[in-house]
Amino acid sequence: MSIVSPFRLALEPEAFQLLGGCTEILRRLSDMRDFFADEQAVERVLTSDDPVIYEFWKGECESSGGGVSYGLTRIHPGTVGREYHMTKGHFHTKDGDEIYVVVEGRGLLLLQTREGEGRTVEMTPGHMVYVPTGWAHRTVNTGDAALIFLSIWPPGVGHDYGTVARYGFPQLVVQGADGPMVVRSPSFQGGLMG
Ligand code: S6P
Ligand code: ZN
Repeated sequence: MSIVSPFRLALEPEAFQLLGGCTEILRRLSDMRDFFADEQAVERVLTSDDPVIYEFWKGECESSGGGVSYGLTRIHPGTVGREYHMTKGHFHTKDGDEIYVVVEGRGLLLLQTREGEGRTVEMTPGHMVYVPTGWAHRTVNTGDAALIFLSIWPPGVGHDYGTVARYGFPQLVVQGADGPMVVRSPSFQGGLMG
């Protein structure tokens, strides 16, 4: 393991893009067919466009202290059908807690356990959210502008997207007449997830 030097980085996509060793991941609508609830709305949009829903940049500091992984995510504003743009969401495959720090925009963090217990936490600039081990997490942009947040987690935890693709989350965040509404997902079965 190498020891890295101290460094300072602006919480802006451009700064992460320029940082050597950072990986850029782009998620387009076509990558998220199994994640949005309204399959017809997904296919309707895809007939003419394949928009970027979100992108994130991640890096890792290795050190004798165990190191740290970090990432910056930007979710573009918008909806697919009535459902707001969001990340795929994942369980960590090994025990590992995570901290999210909201930089700009507004949204909701959806959390769930493998037993199907759900929680919803508001994400607003200047606030952090703690994601304990065992809770899958998905971020939803409910605002009119990009939602940008920093995440910090232990290296090597791994990301399980398949369970979320198969079972979904108990909550859907949809556009209502008076703004965002959190509703129970009609397709969510509950029970123990794989
Ligand atoms: C990593 C952390 C975030 C997400 C990112 C994209 O543990 O939770 O950096 O990777 O927000 O979301 P997703 O669900 O596509 O990984
Ligand atoms: Zn995570």
